[in-house]
Amino acid sequence: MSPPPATVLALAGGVGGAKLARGLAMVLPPEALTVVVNTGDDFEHLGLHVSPDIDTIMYTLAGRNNLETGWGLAGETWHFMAALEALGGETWFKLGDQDLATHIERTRLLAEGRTLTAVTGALAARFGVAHAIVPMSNDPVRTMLETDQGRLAFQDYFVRLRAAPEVSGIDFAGIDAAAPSPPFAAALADEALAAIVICPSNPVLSILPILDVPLVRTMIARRRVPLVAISPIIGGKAVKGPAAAVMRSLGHEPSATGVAAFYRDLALDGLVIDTVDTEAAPAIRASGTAVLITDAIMRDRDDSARLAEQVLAFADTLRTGA
Ligand code: FO1
Repeated sequence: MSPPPATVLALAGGVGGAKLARGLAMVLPPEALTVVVNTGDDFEHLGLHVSPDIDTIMYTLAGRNNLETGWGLAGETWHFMAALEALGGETWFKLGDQDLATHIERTRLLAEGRTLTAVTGALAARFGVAHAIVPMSNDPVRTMLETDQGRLAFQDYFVRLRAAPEVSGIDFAGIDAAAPSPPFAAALADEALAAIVICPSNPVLSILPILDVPLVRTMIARRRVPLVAISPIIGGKAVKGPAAAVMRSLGHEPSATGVAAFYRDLALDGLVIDTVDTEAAPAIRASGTAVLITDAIMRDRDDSARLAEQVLAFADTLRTGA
């Protein structure tokens, strides 16, 4: 009986994370990859439970993500939104006709008492995704931002107010009562675990909520495998979204060096940075984190698969001390 395949646990949030998760799914068989997704962006809207980061990962792994918007489904139509607009309904959060079905079905399954983990598994299977996509927790966690326009729920800040408000603080409502989802905890405890990968998602808005779920940091600290992160900040700018601005406003330097510092308390074993940030490598290495310098931009599926391969090979060198 050959040993079970080495498994990889990937922590992911929005678009950047989804691209690497897709690359990992291209190079690893389903039983060897668990993608844990941020649910802090979730919210109730129009009576529906919307899980944006789960849907971005699910649609991307299904090859059906909308490349223009960076969220939702490709080839979308907007009849529901037009009809809602005509009725004077809330249309600041755009729900495409196909995407709407996901939210309605998720809401129905949750109302039947199923966990967010079970519902995510059912929906992902319907989208033909064989790899495990799991929420960080089955319990409600909501990213809240303290801003110059008051305390805002994430989607109100990010979408309704277009990330214009000045952010002075962030907290994750409900997180103290949250538990890691069972498959998340199982993946962390898996004897066959070979690496933990922090995907290039927004460190503050997408990865921090996952890390702050009680017990997660403890389980990561007890790990016996390499922890590798990919910097989402390239050349001092966020590849996508307000990552740089939010990191800066919360006192974190939006740079490869700043990302290494942000994950410092995890005793990160390796950080992958882009060639434009080569000059940051010596300081990061001096802090005890190995550095892989490569082309970290994922322009297409081939880039995603290539970067995933490089990340896994990098993790292998850190495990064997090669
Ligand atoms: N982002 C926007 O900027 N405008 C939208 O109207 C919008 C709608 C939307 C609908 C479904 C969904 O899953 C995501 C959506 N997003 C929209 C993106 C969303 O705010 C972000 O994906 C995450 O919350 C941040 O990563």
